[in-house]
Amino acid sequence: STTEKRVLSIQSSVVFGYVGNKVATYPLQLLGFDVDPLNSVQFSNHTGYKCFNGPVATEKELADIFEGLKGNELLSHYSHLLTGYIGNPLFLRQVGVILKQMRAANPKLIYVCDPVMGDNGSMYVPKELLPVYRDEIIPLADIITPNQFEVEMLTGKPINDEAGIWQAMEWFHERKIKTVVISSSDLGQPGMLRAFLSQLNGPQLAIDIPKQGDKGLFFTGTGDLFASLFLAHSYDGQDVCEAFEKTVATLQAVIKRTVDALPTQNGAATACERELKLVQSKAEIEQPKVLLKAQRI
Ligand code: PLP
Ligand code: PXL
Repeated sequence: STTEKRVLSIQSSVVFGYVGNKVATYPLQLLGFDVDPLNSVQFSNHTGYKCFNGPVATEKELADIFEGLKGNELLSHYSHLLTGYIGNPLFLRQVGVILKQMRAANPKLIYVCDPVMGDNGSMYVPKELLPVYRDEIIPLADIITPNQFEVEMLTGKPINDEAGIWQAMEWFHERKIKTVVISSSDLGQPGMLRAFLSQLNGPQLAIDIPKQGDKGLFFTGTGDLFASLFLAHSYDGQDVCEAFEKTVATLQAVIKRTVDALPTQNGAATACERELKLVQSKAEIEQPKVLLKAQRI
């Protein structure tokens, strides 16, 4: 048993820029968590650049590192497992094996699963990951943070309106997932995107989030940042509505600082210019200023 706040974070790492473990670690640390990054890949940069290079970890390497943690009786130290970008279906399946052992060592372990597969209608991981997430990994999660595209892939149903969102939430709750946060959707008013939260025997919430910058401007790593912030703010009986609001508040502040550093004509900014201004946003991570309140549905 543990009173520690310690996260095993299985995600990508990049040398340049902020996605995966590179974007998740600093906020979790600032919010009081020990973070143990285990890298699913180590790329030069995220895959949205002109090119990227680097090794993809195998399930054998994951099992091997995990054996080391186990051999030193370290598993009981973890309050959380967080998973994000994983590029290989066998590696993902091994995550399920690891999770079961972590749960045995700490039955209170919270598994936060961000089923990173793609965005805006296209997949950026091999399609073989989908059935492993859907049938093996998602049913083991306490909290999931998919975006709209990932929800559509998992449930096998396109979402055209808000009724579709709440049906999808039910689909996940039927699979025993307690807290579902849809980090973004295109169901907002014009110029807004809309995020949703549903908790089993808890509230159903939505927040409209203004899109910042010119048409066509988008960011990478925002979903990863969202998951890490939500993990931190929802821990230890904290109110789930406040956790959702604080998560969106910090994300908006990081995006604002990133947009403010771009040239005024920003719709065609390069991948490098669009890297999140994470380190510069220390104050907004530590003390989120909630400007957008969640709507209770
Ligand atoms: N982009 C913006 C502007 C957001 O506000 C959010 C989440 O609230 C996201 C992206 C995260 O979405 P995704 O998981 O699609 O990256
Ligand atoms: O934010 C998702 C993500 C994570 N990790 C890597 C990526 C991406 C999206 O492109 O390339 C390596």
